[in-house]
Amino acid sequence: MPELRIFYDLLSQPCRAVVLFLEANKIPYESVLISLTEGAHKKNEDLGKLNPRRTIPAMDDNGFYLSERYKFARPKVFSLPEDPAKAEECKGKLEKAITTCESYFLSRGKYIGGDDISVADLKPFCELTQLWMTDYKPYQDGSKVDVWMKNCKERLGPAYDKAHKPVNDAIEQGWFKSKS
Ligand SMILES: N[C@@H](CCC(=O)N[C@@H](CS)C(=O)NCC(=O)O)C(=O)O
Repeated sequence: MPELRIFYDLLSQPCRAVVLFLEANKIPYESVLISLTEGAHKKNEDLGKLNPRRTIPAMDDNGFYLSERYKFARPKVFSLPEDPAKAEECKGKLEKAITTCESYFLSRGKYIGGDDISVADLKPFCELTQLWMTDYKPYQDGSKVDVWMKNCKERLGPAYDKAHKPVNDAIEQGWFKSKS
């Protein structure tokens, strides 16, 4: 019985990054599924105890609690219909981040940290897979970012399949597509 408990929803990009890390490294963990769409993060008692902010991912490692927020470009795709000006601002920031990835982070090797995948790839990879559920793609086919995304997917293999099943199901069901 693993002592590590992970609170997550695979529709959340930071959660997928954590699950990808655990799966790819074959670290045993107990899943505590928290449905964001059903508001479970607001009600789950154990989550409230280990993270008063009630955000996921959150971890209980035998009494050691962790629920850190990375400082990272966070595309706010869910706000696109509500606030077009904010959406444009976020798109601008994201496109700038993509340009930096192309010209700097992916200029030295196949992955962000060099020739093999590392934890540095997981968070940005999951931020961009979030956009697969929309019709907004901020990088060109065949660009360095596009090729890196395909490399990450292939390199992660079964860990990718497991962590992205809900995303791929949501894509199939046409969630979040613009109505126009
Ligand atoms: N700490 C996380 C972010 C945590 C976070 O904001 N998670 C979102 C899901 S993507 C959440 O729990 N939202 C619920 C809420 O804010 O009420 C990180 O690594 O960036």
